[in-house]
Amino acid sequence: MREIFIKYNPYKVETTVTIDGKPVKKSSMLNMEDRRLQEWIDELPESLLEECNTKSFHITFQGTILDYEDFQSVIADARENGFEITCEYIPAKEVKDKEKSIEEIFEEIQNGPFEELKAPDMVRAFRNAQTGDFPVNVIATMSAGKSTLINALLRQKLMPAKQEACTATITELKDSDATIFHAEAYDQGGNLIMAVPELTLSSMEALNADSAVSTIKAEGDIPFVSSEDVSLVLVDTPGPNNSRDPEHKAATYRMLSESSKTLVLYILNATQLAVNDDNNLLSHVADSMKVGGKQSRDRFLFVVNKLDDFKKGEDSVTAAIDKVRKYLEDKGIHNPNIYPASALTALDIRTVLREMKVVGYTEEELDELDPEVAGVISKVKKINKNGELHLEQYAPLTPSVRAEIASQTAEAEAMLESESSQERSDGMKQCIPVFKKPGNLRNRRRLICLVAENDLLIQRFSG
Ligand SMILES: Nc1nc2c(ncn2[C@@H]2O[C@H](COP(=O)(O)OP(=O)(O)OP(=O)(O)O)[C@@H](O)[C@H]2O)c(=O)[nH]1
Ligand SMILES: [Mg+2]
Repeated sequence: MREIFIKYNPYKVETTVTIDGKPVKKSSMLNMEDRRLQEWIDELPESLLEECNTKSFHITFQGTILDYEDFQSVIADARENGFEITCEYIPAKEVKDKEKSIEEIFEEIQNGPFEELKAPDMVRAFRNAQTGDFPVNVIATMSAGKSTLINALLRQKLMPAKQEACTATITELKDSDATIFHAEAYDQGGNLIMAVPELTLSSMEALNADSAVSTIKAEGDIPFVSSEDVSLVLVDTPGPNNSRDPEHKAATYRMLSESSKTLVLYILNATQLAVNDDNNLLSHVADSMKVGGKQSRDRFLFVVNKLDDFKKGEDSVTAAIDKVRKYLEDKGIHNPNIYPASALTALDIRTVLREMKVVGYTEEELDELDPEVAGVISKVKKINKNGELHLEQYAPLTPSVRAEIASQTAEAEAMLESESSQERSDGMKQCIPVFKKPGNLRNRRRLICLVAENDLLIQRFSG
């Protein structure tokens, strides 16, 4: 049995591997260089086999708990393939510990001799950086599906979404315990113009149509995160190629250049690739990604949306993703995280279909269904039947998320084999369990639930 030690630091993206106490050679496959754990972990068992010519290892892993989960999930698969591996875990400092150390250093500075480090704006900047807010900025040119994606994440239609240029304000939705969203609307000068105690789609539409309103700050429960340690803030923005207020375009660019803490969901419309007006915006994104160094790539998720519109035999999801990759590469964005999606289907399943059966209707019942419901049902069936639209196969998922999805898919598929149409329908409903158990994934087909995968990803980024 060989003794392996792996230490992974996700903050610096640094990996150390030793075999029987000796560092691996530069040319070794186990020299991970500056690759993230999620990029090399799948290959780890094979690389160990190649390097050591045995399948028997005792591996000590030092790192954060999230990375250890990914490590464990790959080791579990390897054991099924004949590897004999025992594991040991040494916890690394988690984000909270790091924050505590930073706070202690800051306190020391405040009691120290350097007056310039005690200036009020310095203290304010530090406190601001410390707040638990974690912004997720959803940006794209107009009509790519930003507001629809946010609604899918909220599991309700709250943000106005339309075929034509729609969103005209910047809306920040902050997670809190309140079941109903409330909001405050501000003008361009940052003055409060009105407060809305119960935010609904129609009150949002009214605020969106009011030319005096520039920014909306709303608070309410975002279902897939707990608001205990970090407050997720979803930010819906107007397409910069269509803003009523020129300041909004500037705000998007400012966010891209200044912020190192935010997660950016950049949405591309798969049905209009390369004809859309992404150029300028993507150049800013590319600049922002360069500044942040190694980790910056992880702050940007590129969502290729509207894939439900793809037709079997005519359009290819793989080709669309390749095209996006090339398009981003041309803009200087290398190795992007690309997630194929259908925000609208995710939203429909979480709203229109919430109380509805999916299968088991008689012809007559189908005829009598509301056309919107019938449309969504047939779309869900189309996606299920067309293997190319099972989008989980294209998404760069971490091993633990992939394992979770695989087991849930298997479970849901078993239910769909049932003779009873009622049970099959229940099975399909169980494929959408976000309604019953927020945060838990049980959807069958990933296109439908890609947004739920993003839920998980956002949890990882914010946690
Ligand atoms: N077929 C399909 N249509 C979608 C999808 N996502 C959004 N749409 C539709 O695309 C149109 C634009 O969606 P919005 O969510 O308003 O787009 P937006 O990016 O917020 O647009 P602006 O606010 O105007 O910049 C709406 O008619 C949506 O129903 C999707 O996944 N599939
Ligand atoms: Mg919008």
